[in-house]
Amino acid sequence: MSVRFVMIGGFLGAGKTTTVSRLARHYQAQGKRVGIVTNDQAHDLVDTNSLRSQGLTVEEVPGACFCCRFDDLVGRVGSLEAGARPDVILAEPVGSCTDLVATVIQPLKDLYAGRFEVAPYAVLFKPTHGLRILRNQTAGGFSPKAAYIFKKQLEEADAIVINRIDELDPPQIEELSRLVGEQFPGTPVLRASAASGAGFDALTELLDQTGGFGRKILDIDYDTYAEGEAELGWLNATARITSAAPFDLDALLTAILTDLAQSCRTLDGEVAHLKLIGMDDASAFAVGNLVSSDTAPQLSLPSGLKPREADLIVNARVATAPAALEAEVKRVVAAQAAKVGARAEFRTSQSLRPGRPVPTHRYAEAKK
Ligand SMILES: Nc1nc2c(ncn2[C@@H]2O[C@H](COP(=O)(O)OP(=O)(O)O)[C@@H](O)[C@H]2O)c(=O)[nH]1
Ligand SMILES: [Mg+2]
Repeated sequence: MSVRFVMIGGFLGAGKTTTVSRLARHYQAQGKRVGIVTNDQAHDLVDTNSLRSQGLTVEEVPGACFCCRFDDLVGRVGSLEAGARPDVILAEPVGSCTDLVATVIQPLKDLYAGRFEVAPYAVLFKPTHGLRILRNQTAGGFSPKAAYIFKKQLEEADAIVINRIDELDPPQIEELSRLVGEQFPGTPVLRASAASGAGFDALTELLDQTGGFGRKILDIDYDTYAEGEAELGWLNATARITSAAPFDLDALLTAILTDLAQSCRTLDGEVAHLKLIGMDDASAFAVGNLVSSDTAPQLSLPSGLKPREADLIVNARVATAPAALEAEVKRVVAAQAAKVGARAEFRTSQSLRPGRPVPTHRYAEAKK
């Protein structure tokens, strides 16, 4: 029997990992075995760690996007099949990546027809940046080229899911639904909250459908796409935090995010997504997120931990120079650790601008 392949798209910080986690629990409750594949431009993924810490089976494709590492994606899926024997694979692509129908979905459907049954492609809409981008407000937080990627992601979707409705009031939801409906006519629009689970019955119903999905091949300019992606500074780093006395891990994560948000404002670098995971030596953990420059940091998973030692992973995607981002992250982590009487020692650090996407396969027309 073929494995159901469900990919959930959307911009950085839209709620993909939260959605994947909720969907995994939904399929498990139906008695299905679930495997997850995460993806990032660099190594040391917060997403992989936070999903694994929830007891989920996760493989990752680090170092480039699914489209450029298509064979790795198939290889990681193969590892899941060999181990957990999943009925459903949930895949989360890089949030700055688009053209996934032509480069991932169509090749999977065409080259692995007997092996995978590909679900409709749902793309999450991120209200914070999305509203400004769809209103064509130049500020939008991002440059027009980054906004181009944001819109292309929605254009290839079989369904657009307006996420985070728990944070919106009814007139805002109406305005967003109207803007999305006008700019992406013919695409079903769902409203959901990955945090509360609202709207997930409709989402899972949609994802269970079979038929002519994953066929919207984009008309896309790869120069604009590459330039838009390269405007983002990317940093993945790990640090060991040690202290003579117990410290409050949740408070430390929140302080780091708050301080970093201020740094990014000073650098005039819009935050696409800053995420932190702090883990004690027993693998209990806390997760913190910041998804735009004008919203508050969120402790998405408080731990209540007071360790003396912890591992910290920082994944930052900010529209600024990677070297400046790396310097700020190191400064802020050290300064905030010092405030709670701890020392931060960085173990790994990778900062970069995503390179030009060069897909392994690209289908100019939908075959399947
Ligand atoms: N309030 C609220 N927060 C959400 C929702 N979905 C995701 N988040 C939060 O937004 C942040 C980014 O979510 P994440 O799933 O990591 O986004 P990703 O970058 O698309 O994978 C985290 O702090 C999540 O807890 C939602 O529906 N409502
Ligand atoms: Mg994610």
